[in-house]
Parts: sequence; structure tokens; C-alpha cells
Amino acid sequence: MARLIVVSNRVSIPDPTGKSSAGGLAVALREAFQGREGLWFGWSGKVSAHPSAEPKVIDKGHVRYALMDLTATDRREYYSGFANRALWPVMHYRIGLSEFSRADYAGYLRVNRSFAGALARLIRPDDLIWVHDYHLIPLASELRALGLANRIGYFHHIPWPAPEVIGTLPGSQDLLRAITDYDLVGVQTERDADNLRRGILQECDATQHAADVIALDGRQTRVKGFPIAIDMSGFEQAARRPATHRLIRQTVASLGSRSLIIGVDRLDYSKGIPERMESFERFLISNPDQCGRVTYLQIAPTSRSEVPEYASLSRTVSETLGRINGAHGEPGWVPIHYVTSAYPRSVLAGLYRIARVGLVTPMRDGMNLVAKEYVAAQDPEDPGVLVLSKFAGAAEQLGGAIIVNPNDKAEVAEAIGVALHMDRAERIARWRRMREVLRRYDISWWTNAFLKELAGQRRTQKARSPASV
Ligand code: ADQ
Repeated sequence: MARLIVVSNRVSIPDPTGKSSAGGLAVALREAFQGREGLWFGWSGKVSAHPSAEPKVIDKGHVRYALMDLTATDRREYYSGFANRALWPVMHYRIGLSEFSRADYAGYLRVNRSFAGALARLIRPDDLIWVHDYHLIPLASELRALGLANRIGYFHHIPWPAPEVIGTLPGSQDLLRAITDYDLVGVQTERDADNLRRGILQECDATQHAADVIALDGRQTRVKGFPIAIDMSGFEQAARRPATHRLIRQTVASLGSRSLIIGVDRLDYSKGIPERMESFERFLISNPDQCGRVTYLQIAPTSRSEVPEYASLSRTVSETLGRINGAHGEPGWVPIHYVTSAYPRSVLAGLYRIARVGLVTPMRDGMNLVAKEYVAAQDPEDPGVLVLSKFAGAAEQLGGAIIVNPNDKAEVAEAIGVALHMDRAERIARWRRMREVLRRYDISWWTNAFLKELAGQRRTQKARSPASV
């Protein structure tokens, strides 16, 4: 079997204690290495004044981890700048938040080039290379420019927007061309695949070769939806274990006979956290009898706090939270509980299980693994109800949820009411539909489907010049 080379911005090295709180992507990629020799290459997360051009290598069983440090300028331009301040907002349809600078874009290309140089020295001719996410779109072009003819796949974890939206970003034409240096490109949904293919066709003078194949300059790239999945059985098992963690015990004790609504998200404007809190407030105003009878727990670990838009979001969330709790709270009842720590998977699973409603209302999301984890953790005899944004990729698969438009706070408020009052038979019927989908399309399906398709691609890619500013 060919070696698997995974490349992602951050690398998740297994925790020697086994008590991993690894996020969904880390779990997914570890699954990809099951039973095969491999290498996982990426940024160490560290900044150094004079980073080595060679990665630091750590061997763990059959997987080798190769870690690159960045300079402070690299980190600012490549990571915080172009990836998270320019690309991320545009990919989430937030054109107004996107801050483009030529220096950041040059830094993005520079880091991709230096990663490609270090990686190329570790590659063997028959290795399968699987690149992840928007930080590394030009990597295949840089590897091809170094003469690599390996099969290279790319998975895009976040939405791919309509051509008119991505077209607002300076450099987008280069990025679309760079995509065609991959043999296989996976996105979360059919909508994303259609957007990406149309973007390449419109901007790059490419031709459509088959329903999902684009041809450009003698190369062929297949662009397809591969909805990312979760470790369904692992989550089901974790949720069945008795809850011993302090947060779960405290939550159960403070709830008493109240119903729990749960939201779990990285603190990111794409997740719609202040909007969700205001929808919950609408629910309380429309249903005064529910005051004191329902508690909303929002778990939101801080992320990307060096990016100004995230610091501003943090202030907005604190103000919204304080205002709603001040206006509607009563002695002995706080409407919204808010925590910002990271928790092990077992704790999240235990909290999902006791929540009557999973409130997952991003303004835009590639997939949203929390929606899937919430479903996986439910008690089959007495499941809760998922309220899910139509703009999460997960909505294409989870038709058993109550699907809402997060821009309509009244609609979300009504959905909360419907979810809280739904009878058991309907809850079970809806939940079973979703569980069947998640069991059939679980994490092994996802990794196998992508890698099988990548391994089966005909080699049409040749060396070419990398994208330039
Ligand atoms: P994210 O934007 O990070 O991922 P999501 O899909 O919801 O969003 O995944 C978050 C993961 O982090 C989940 O597995 C969740 O359990 C975990 N997590 C959240 N809060 C946590 C906490 N407090 N403690 C521990 N773990 C926590 C990006 C895209 C998504 C896409 C994923 C995977 O933005 O759209 O679904 O990649 O492709």
C-alpha cells in the first residue's frame, strides 16, 4: 500500500496520556493512518527568529510527524493575515470583513513555497499526498514546480462560495488555477463543488471534461463533495459512559427539572453566537412561562484572538450575554451559561446527551461536526432535537433536524419552542433517520472514499510554474 502523506496547517501529535481532546479533524486524520505507513507534515504552532528549513521529525509508531516553525512575520502574513483575515471571511460570504494586503498574500505564497521545499525532500515517487484546508491551496503548484508527479489530493474544510463572491478577493484567479494542480479536490457539499467548478470554468479558461472533471492546460482535476463525518461508534460509546466530569455534575445539579439547550462552537463570527443568543432571548420574550424552566449552555473556546475581528466578536458576545442575563435572569436562574474552556470528547458527549435541544445555527459552515456529534450522543429511548442552520453543510445530510435560517431570529425562536415541546415518538423518528445516515457515512467511509478515489486517479499532472503575486 502506498504511503500516505498528510499536510495540514497544524499537526496533532497523539497525547501520550491517551486523554486527547483532539478536535474532529485530528480524529479524522488519525483514522486515515490506520493500517498504513505515513507522514503528517505542517506547522508546529511555534514561532522562531531563525526557523530551520528542515522540519523537526518525531516518530510515533508507523506515523512520522514533521513540524516546521515559522517566523513572526510568516505567522502574521500567512496565517493571521491572508488565511484568516482575507480568505476565511470571503469563503464564509463575509466580503465586508475581508482585509486583503499584498504583503500578506506574498507571505502566504512564501510559506507554501517553503513548506513545499521541505516536504519534497521527504517524498517518495509512489506516495499519496493529501493536503488539507485553505492555508495550503497553492501547495500542489509549488510541489509540481519542484517536479513532483505524485497523486495529490486537497480537501477544503470550509465552504467554497459562489464565483461572484470568491471573485472579490484579489488573487482569486491564481488560487483557482492552483486548485487545478491537484488530481482530486474534495469539498463538503454538492453546493460547494458546483461553486468551485463554476469558478474555475469562468475565471481560468478551463473546460468541463465530465460532470465533475475540469480540464486546464492538459491537466485534469476531479472536484467532488465528500461530506466529512465523525467517529460515530466512538461518540456513541463515549455518551453512554457514566458522567463523572465536574462540568456535567454541576450542570445536572443546577438544572434540576429545567430543560437544557446546548451550543458548542469555536468563538468565530461564522458560528452566529450573538445572533443565537438573541434568538434565545426572543424565545423567552414570546414564551414568558418558559422563564426559569430552560437553561441555555454555550461552550465557546476562544480562537484566533490576534485577529481584530475575533477580539471584537468576543466583546459583542460578552455584552449580549450580560444584557440578556441581566434583563431576564431571576434569583436562582441564569438564562445563559457561558464557558470558554476546551473539554475532552467524553465531556462534550455527556453534555450533548443531557441537552433536550442542540442549537447549531452558524451563519455559514463547511460542515459543522457539532451537529453530527450531538445526534451521535443522544439516548435512543429519549433523544433530543437538533435545530440546524440551513447554511451548515450538515443540513444536506441531516433532514431529521428542524432546519432554520439563522438570519431570522423569530424563526429560530419558534424552532426552539417546537423542539422543547416535540413528543417522544417524533423525536425518536427524526433522530433515527439522522443516526442511519451518520452510521452509513462515518469517518472510515470519509477517509476511504477520498483516498480510494485519489489512488484511482489517472496521472495527468505535470510540473508547472507556481502561482505568483
Ligand atoms: P470548525 O470551524 O472548528 O471546523 P466544527 O465542524 O464544528 O467547526 O468542529 C469543531 C470541533 O471542535 C468539533 O469536533 C467539536 O467537538 C470540537 N470542539 C468545539 N468546542 C470544543 C471544546 N470546548 N472543547 C473541545 N472540543 C471542542 C472546520 C470547518 C467546519 C468543518 C470542520 C471539519 O469550519 O465547517 O465541519 O472543519 O471539516
